[in-house]
Amino acid sequence: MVEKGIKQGRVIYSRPDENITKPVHTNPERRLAPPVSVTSTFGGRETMELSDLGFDGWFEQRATSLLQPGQGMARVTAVDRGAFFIRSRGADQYAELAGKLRFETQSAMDLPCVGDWVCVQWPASEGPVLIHAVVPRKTHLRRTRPGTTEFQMLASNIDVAFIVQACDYDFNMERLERYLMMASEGHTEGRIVLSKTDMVSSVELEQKVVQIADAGISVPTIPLSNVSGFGLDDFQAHLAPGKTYCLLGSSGVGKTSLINRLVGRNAFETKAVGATGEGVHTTTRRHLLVLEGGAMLIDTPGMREPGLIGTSEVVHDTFADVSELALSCRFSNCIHGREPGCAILQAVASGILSEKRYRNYLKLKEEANSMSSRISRSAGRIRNSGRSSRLPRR
Ligand SMILES: Nc1nc2c(ncn2[C@@H]2O[C@H](COP(=O)(O)OP(=O)(O)OP(=O)(O)O)[C@@H](O)[C@H]2O)c(=O)[nH]1
Ligand SMILES: [Mg+2]
Ligand SMILES: [Zn+2]
Repeated sequence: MVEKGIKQGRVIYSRPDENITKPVHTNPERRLAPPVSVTSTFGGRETMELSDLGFDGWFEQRATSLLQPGQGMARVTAVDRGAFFIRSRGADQYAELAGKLRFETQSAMDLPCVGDWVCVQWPASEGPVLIHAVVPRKTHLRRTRPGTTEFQMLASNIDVAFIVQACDYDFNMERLERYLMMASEGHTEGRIVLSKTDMVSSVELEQKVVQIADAGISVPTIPLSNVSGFGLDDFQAHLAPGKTYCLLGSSGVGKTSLINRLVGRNAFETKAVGATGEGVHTTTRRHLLVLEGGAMLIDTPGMREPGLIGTSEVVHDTFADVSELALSCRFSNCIHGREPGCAILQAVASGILSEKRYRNYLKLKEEANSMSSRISRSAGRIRNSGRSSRLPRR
């Protein structure tokens, strides 16, 4: 390790063999958010290990067969239309796809995304770091583009997804359930953050917390304010070193503000929301940062809609309370519409299950079913035409 410089009072290190081939500032049209938290303190050690970035036996086992002589492991920290940033034992570095990977990848879903572990080759002298292979994902966050069966990968290898909703204008149970489904589909743990608590009274806040609990959602809910600082300690207590977290939610709910709070300065741009409470899509790229304490956090651009996600199994998991009721329906093929002996309808009638949660359950179940049939139809078309899906060109 050599000392590269001191920035904002922090020492930035880079390994001599990890030439920074295209520093952020020499590449304006592909400028990614500069790395923020390259610290000199990783559990008192001066060098960072891959395990500090979350590399464990699970990934190692899957990487062994992919790794070629002369290559090493790195984690993708930012992606921008064919340009990548990766991180290994030093600072973030610019990287590109190796030609073979670019041409042989069948689906855009299999291209590296933020959070992926990749096999890379550092250049002997000139040229960028090259990404040769993507290690299978342990967990993922993905969504479909509206009206299509195409998945878009948001991030991978996330331990916990924080679903952020602002207390004042953004709170919406249906959307919350959708995001929780998205997390569940990708085997990611979900947690709820209610931001901007300074904008509502404590009674209003309490009502929202109760509403979440009443809906049968059992994941932890963390209310916080980036303005007053309320709840920030609680949020921080959810972060552990070596684990990866992702912030999801609408534009303007305060995802980046929360990161700035954790970093202790305005390292990333935030912008005021419009008069209607609509965000302005300030963050434009997903990027992974390593916080001072060793936890990794991915900031994402605000989403209007989480989109359609998945399978009936995911609906089943997310609505575990409703699914359990369904076991007591008189008919095993009950669709919980108006069948006699429907346990779900009885629960709604007696107030055990909220009407809203019941309606959203039916809606998402219906979506999941039509999604599955659309996926199998389009899979059939691709098989019949022998075409593979197209990749974005660089
Ligand atoms: N009152 C109040 N305002 C907040 C809070 N958190 C963030 N804001 C403000 O909300 C606006 C949007 O915050 P951002 O952090 O940019 O929101 P974001 O979720 O990152 O938005 P995108 O990047 O567009 O997805 C800014 O004006 C912030 O100052 C909060 O806890 N309370
Ligand atoms: Mg933002
Ligand atoms: Zn039923």
